[in-house]
Amino acid sequence: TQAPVNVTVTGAAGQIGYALLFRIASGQLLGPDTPVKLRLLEIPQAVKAAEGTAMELEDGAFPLLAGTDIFDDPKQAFSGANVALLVGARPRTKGMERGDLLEANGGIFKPQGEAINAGAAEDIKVLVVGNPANTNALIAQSNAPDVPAERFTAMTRLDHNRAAAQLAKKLGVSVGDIKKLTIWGNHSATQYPDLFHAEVAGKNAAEAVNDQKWLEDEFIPTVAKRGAAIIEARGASSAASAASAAIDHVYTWVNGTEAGNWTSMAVPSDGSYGVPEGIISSFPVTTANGKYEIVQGLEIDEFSRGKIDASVQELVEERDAVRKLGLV
Ligand code: NAX
Repeated sequence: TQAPVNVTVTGAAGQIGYALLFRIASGQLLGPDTPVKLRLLEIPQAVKAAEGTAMELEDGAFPLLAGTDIFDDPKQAFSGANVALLVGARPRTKGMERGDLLEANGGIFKPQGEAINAGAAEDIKVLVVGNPANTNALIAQSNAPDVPAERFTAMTRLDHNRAAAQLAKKLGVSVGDIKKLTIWGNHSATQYPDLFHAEVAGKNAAEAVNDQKWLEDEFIPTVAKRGAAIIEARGASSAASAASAAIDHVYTWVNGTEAGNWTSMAVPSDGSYGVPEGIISSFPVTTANGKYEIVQGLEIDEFSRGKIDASVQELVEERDAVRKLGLV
């Protein structure tokens, strides 16, 4: 049998961690033939809670779980990591400006990038979930100069899945009938969920909807503001759906997209679609053999251009802010 794959999860004692770890242990991250070893990173105050979760993982008696180790030191937690899920982050608290938020997260993602650089496995794949995810990923990537930049990605799969669900509901179809949806830009309220290249049972999705008003006034804001709507309803932010999307992101990266479909991932731009090189922005991507490629040659109309540019502009501003702070 295969040697276990080392999966490092940060923020392991948090609410996404609680939903995520059991799905990883059950084999849903990498597939039913791949044993995993969990390496959990938490801050010292939350190590005890992480130990409690590790006890429950043990009680799950997952045949694929080869062990769980808990750390409060990033260097140890990322040592030998094949997959790293960076979930723990500093949330925005009352009175915090965007600059303060970026700086506080720099204090987390800079040392984690350095630790990945120092000790992760050759084939390391990184997914950043903790917000502001795209820019946190940029900070980690910039501080890991020996790791190929394309190994650092950020999560827009939750937005992608939300868009699929809203579209399926509108058209009365199953989410499985929807292909080639794209989230462009930042995982923030400026993100652009694009239906113009999407297909529903083989038909163009925007044409199937045939309702620009719904698209602009309902679909886009509903997807972009879904996180806030969940907080309003649940009294807590999305957790199980976020964990599910993180599973989907890594599973697709490792196992490939199906023919005739693609997914959305925030990845370092190579300049495609006019997105400045290096910025970690969401694109349509196909995956195969553990690698992704940005889908090329899509025609972008004026409406989509404006939406993509606005979200990318926000990412440029975040990059400039963290550059000023010396974090990238
Ligand atoms: P919680 O506050 O429940 O958990 C976060 C955990 O991270 C805590 O246990 C905390 O102790 C830990 N932590 C903090 N600093 C750490 C460090 N330096 N090293 C290791 N662990 C550290 O938050 P949760 O609801 O789990 O959300 C986690 C992050 O995901 C947040 O930043 C949140 O904004 C983000 N989200 C991102 C989404 C996306 O689509 N990209 C969607 C869901 C979610 O909002």
